[in-house]
Amino acid sequence: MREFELWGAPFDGGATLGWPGSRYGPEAIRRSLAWIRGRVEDEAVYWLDSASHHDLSGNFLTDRGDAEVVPSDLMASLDAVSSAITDTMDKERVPIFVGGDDSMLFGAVRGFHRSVSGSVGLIYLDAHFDLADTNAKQGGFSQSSGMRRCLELDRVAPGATIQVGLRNFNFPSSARYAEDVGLQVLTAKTSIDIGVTDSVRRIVDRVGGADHVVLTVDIDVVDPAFAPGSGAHEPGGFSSRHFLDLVTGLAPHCDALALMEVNPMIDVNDTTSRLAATAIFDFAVSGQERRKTL
Ligand SMILES: [Mn+2]
Repeated sequence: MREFELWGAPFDGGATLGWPGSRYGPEAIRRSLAWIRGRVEDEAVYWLDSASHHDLSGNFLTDRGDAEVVPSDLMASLDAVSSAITDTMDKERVPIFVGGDDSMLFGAVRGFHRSVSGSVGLIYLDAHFDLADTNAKQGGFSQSSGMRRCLELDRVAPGATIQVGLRNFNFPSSARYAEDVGLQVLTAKTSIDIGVTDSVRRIVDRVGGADHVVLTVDIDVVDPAFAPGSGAHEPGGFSSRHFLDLVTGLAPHCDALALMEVNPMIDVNDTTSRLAATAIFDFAVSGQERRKTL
């Protein structure tokens, strides 16, 4: 059985277009996780959705605390995040990383990439491309450029990468870049139209050729009606149910999770941090065994 380690990055200095406040994400998500873990009895839990009992004994999910981010120093914070992920990978455990704004995603994927040999595929759940190149407004490592910086790592494979949940409007230059490097997109609209089972099949087919797969989530992939505490609101996203079922279906095929942009400053009654905590718990419980094929 795989073992999981949770890391937080209380940093939102890269939130240059969206609302700041995701620095409080790890704290709020931990509070919600504690509530969920209150259902664990004798190191086991019962999952109503699948009518199944799950053994959580041993080192099922260890909270490692926060990476040593520096609020005034984005590059030092990226380094701290990479080191945290590498530390977990060295122990042959599965990292679950919680932001923080989406600039920190690059630190997490870079740490993962350093720790493995072979190709890395990304399953990228987000309302947005996050493919912005260096620009005067946002610099090179903002919350809008994480995916682009990840794709510049040697062994991250665009051909085994898919962006899921994209919608509404984005930069033409980002669309051109996506086409140039051969990214694939499963839009929010199509995923909802074809349903969760076919979405999971399509995603797993796409990343199947990669030696390692990272699941990355910007919580704004979920509709703002279900997840008001995000960095930016894009109407027309996934319901909580659709999102949780995607995470559950994908977890056995993934080697790490990064969940970004939960913003307690604009959340409503912890709705979004509770959703994020549930997704993390679902990921760990359903991902206890790694599978290569469906
Ligand atoms: Mn986004």
